[in-house]
Amino acid sequence: EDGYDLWLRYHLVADSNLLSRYRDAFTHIVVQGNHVVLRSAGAELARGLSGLLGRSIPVRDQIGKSAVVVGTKVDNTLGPEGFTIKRRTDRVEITGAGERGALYGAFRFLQQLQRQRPLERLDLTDRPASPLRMLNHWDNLNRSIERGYAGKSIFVWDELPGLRERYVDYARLLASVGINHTVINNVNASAEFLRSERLPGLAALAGVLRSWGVRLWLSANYAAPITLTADQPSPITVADPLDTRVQQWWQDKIDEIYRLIPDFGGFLVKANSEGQPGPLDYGRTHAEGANMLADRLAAYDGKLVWRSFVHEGFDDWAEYEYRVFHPLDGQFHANAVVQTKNGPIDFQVREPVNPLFGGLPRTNQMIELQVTQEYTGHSTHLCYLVPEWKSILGFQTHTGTGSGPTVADIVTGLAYDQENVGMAGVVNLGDDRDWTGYQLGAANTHGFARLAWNPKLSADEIVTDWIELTFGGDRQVVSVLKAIMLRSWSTYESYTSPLGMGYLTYPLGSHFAPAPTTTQNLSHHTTAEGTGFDRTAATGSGFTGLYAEHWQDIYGSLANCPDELLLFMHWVPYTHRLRSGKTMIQHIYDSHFDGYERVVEFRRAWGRLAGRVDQARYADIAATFDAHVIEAERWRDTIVSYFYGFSRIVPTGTGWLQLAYPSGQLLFGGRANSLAVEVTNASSSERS
Ligand code: BDP
Repeated sequence: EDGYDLWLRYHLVADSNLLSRYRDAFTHIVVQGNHVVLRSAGAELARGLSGLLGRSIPVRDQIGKSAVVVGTKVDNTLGPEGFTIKRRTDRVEITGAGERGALYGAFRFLQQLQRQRPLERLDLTDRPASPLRMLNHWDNLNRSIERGYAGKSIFVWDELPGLRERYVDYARLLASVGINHTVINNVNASAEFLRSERLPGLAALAGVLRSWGVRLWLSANYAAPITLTADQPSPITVADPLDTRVQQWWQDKIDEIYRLIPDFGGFLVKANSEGQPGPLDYGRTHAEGANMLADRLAAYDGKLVWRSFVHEGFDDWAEYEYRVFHPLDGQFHANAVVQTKNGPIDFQVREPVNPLFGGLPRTNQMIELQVTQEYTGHSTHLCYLVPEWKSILGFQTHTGTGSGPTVADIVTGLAYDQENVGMAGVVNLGDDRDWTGYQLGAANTHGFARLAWNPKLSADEIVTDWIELTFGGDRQVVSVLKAIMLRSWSTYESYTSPLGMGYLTYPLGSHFAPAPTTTQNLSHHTTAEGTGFDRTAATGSGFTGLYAEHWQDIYGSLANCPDELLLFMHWVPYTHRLRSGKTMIQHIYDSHFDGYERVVEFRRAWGRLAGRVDQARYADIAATFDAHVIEAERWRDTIVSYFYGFSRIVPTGTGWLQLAYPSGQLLFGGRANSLAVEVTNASSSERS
């Protein structure tokens, strides 16, 4: 095992009694209908059942005893993509309201068997909550991946329309967890993706995805009309959305795309952000820019997703998205969607929920989550993000009636009765054999999709599902790994950025290692007296004023602000006492040391699973934990030293070791069991 099969492992059912019951109950498959997606469902059932039952389970034309029947039946209670799995006396019926639902049902049925569910407990009915369940790849034309930690792009652009077997496995993995849309190239988009010569190749790829119920999208560069006509006799020199030549160019391009890809999903656009071109270059608004494209896509049932991630122009970059997009509420057309990152900064380990959720009640919204671990440890630190995403989706905006709507209400369409809403995940997939660069990274891919399907699932349910599908049902493995994974996000937070400060890595770099000095003023204002960022309406940037009154009161008050966001919202003296009774600085010290020690425990706990997990994956994960420990230590020592350097306050309490140098310079040493010596001002002999 090398991780390639992810959670789609169809190994022989280990429990021999259950195996023989399964063998009696499922002897052949019947696909009712000829739709390509139904044929995929049949093929997956054949593959899965043959593996799980250890014998060939064929697809037949006629329903006999013990058939697994997959098909569709109109059922308005299921929505367009729901399904039922029903066991009758002599067969199992997997029925979708549409073909995609049938495919999802087939995968879910196999997952039930992978998890060795008794025959009596196979029945279920389910439907997805969010209509748009989307991956965003940040893949470039040279196959590098922006913020990718799992090798190169899966897609070999220059080989298209030649197809690789891996594209089918990619499409299967998406369908297995209900992903129905994918944007295959980077939001910092090369216009080349839209060049006519490229489109037949992309159409071939779209064909593979289509058979698994997934629609292909492209990120579009807003200045594509300029770039792609540069070599023509009378080139277009502007990208103004109100310019008729520009409009005609897009119209022709969209017509051309739909001739080749009839189910093309649409465009994702990053405009006027971090140097990308956009409508603001011509004095137009984001809404005008978006609508020009949306209107042309609408004729084909295409959609336009416009990102709100813009952070130029204000002293406090947390405010810009709201200040730019909130006034545009109600101006985006019906098939346009505004896609907003979960927080106002940029995928930090902890951020408040972006105030734009709740701030755009008359706009279709998608939430953008980052599955690839740009700021959360790449493929070295284990950081299982589902608990974080749960807390974001459950956030009550207080902008409607009562405390609602929640973010989940908004992105599932419940809040404002919308259909063009959903969840996008900036994905961590690459061409590494294990897809995600480290074995446990795939849990985030799986978890994102499961939440897009149903944000009410608990982190515990989702992670259990993933572990059982990925490693099998060994109780010890499940319980140990589950405990590790469910604590990993808060652990990462505790040794990198407790109390909500965030952004302590070099802004222009890889966002992996600590570099707190480089974000002074950007994310914190650290002095000898205290640290944090005053974002209150009363004395600071005013950011807290962007929330509903309920949250303004809470975030704006030092006494009421939740500890985990304290330094995001306030500038706080080191000696300020938290609810725990500890001073703020002591909390920072303790948190970093505790967090590091938890990582050491993770490694030890994993070690106890030797022999219970197949050798190659066991060793691979053990090696990742070794590297994780080293990196956690680096974070701990850098951040603790940084604050000690400013505050010169020595930690107190049990476990802390205080060192006195002969020169009398330095006291602070670290914890007795994990020594980190801060050596500023020590003489060289003292240092050694
Ligand atoms: C930041 C990334 C950058 C992306 C940008 C974005 O560092 O690579 O291009 O966000 O989302 O997180 O547009």
